[in-house]
Amino acid sequence: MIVDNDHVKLRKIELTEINLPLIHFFETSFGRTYERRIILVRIEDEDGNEGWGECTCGELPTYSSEWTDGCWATIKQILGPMLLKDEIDSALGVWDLMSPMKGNRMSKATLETAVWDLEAKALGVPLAKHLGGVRDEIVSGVSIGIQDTLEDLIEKIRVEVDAGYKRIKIKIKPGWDHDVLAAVRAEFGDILLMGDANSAYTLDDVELFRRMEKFGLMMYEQPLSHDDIVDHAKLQSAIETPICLDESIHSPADARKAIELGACRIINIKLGRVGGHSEARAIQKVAREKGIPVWCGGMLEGGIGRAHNIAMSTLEGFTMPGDVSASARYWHEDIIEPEVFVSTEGTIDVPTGPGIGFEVKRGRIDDLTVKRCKITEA
Ligand code: OSB
Ligand code: MG
Repeated sequence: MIVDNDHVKLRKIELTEINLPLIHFFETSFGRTYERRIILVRIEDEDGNEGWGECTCGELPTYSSEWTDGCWATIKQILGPMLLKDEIDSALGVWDLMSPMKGNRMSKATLETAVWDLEAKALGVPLAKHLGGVRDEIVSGVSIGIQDTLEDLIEKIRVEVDAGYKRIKIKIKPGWDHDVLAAVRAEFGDILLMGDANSAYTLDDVELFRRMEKFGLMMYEQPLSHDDIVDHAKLQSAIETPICLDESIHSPADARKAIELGACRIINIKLGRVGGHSEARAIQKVAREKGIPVWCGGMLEGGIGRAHNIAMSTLEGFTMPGDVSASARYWHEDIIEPEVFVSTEGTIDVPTGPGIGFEVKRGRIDDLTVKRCKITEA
């Protein structure tokens, strides 16, 4: 970044796809993931400052419409060249610069978050501070996928509760819900517990949600369709347990409408889903002004995505434990150093170095690389 006139002129954008096998498969209501295909972006400005971003899309368009090869093409052919073309006012302006292109928020976030990292590094400040964060530690929860057996689930929960995690989220779907929650409550008593349905239910299931109220969940996350807010408002008016929206919220406007309609009492913010730090910050502000707590969701990120999640979670509105957990829960070896570590109190210390505050392990990334490309001009 050319600090004297406060503009960024990017010189190079480098895209790398890595293949990172999960220690244990992760199953949601839409299927199992065994290994992640992750797109990393490294940007460099004319002064040699660098910034890193990670694309949080899935391998298939099951969570949202974005997926690995689609994001690769979108970043390489459209968004990357846009950023190389002109000077950028600041990281805050990157979202607007890309706004002529509709949607593709995960692709946009990959680049936008990298510019935030670069800008913070150029200024020599931690990204969390640069974003306006107010915390030096964040509270961590875990997301536990659907297991082959109830015994496997109980065992997994025991490991995480013993490790100190403050909130347990389990994935639910029709047939893996009421009785599973009953068993978890019977085993673990009044732990902070929630269920994430990833859109697996419809309004025909209102009675089931009513029957599950007795489990005193903190929230049901995204029980109904990924693109709905109206039916969620109907469900919310029929039950006491708060609804938290994940898939349905892409923008500050979505957040405002969902809150005004009564579709949710809590919002999960994911950097990729909302298009990066600027939009995430705007959404937490809308929610905070309306008294709605937010928390940071996860997308099975590698270390770079995890680091950006930690920085975002320091913003004022993030008052509930998020899904940002230790690297070691997912990876034999992460791509950053140190790895993300969670204390026995279930907290993560916010790094104090410049930018994302973690060293990116270039050698480890090289070992995992499937393909790479450089975008050098518009
Ligand atoms: O809905 O929160 C979700 C993972 C992939 C896709 C969607 C979701 C998730 C998680 C993982 O719950 C949370 C994590 O990264 O630890
Ligand atoms: Mg979710």
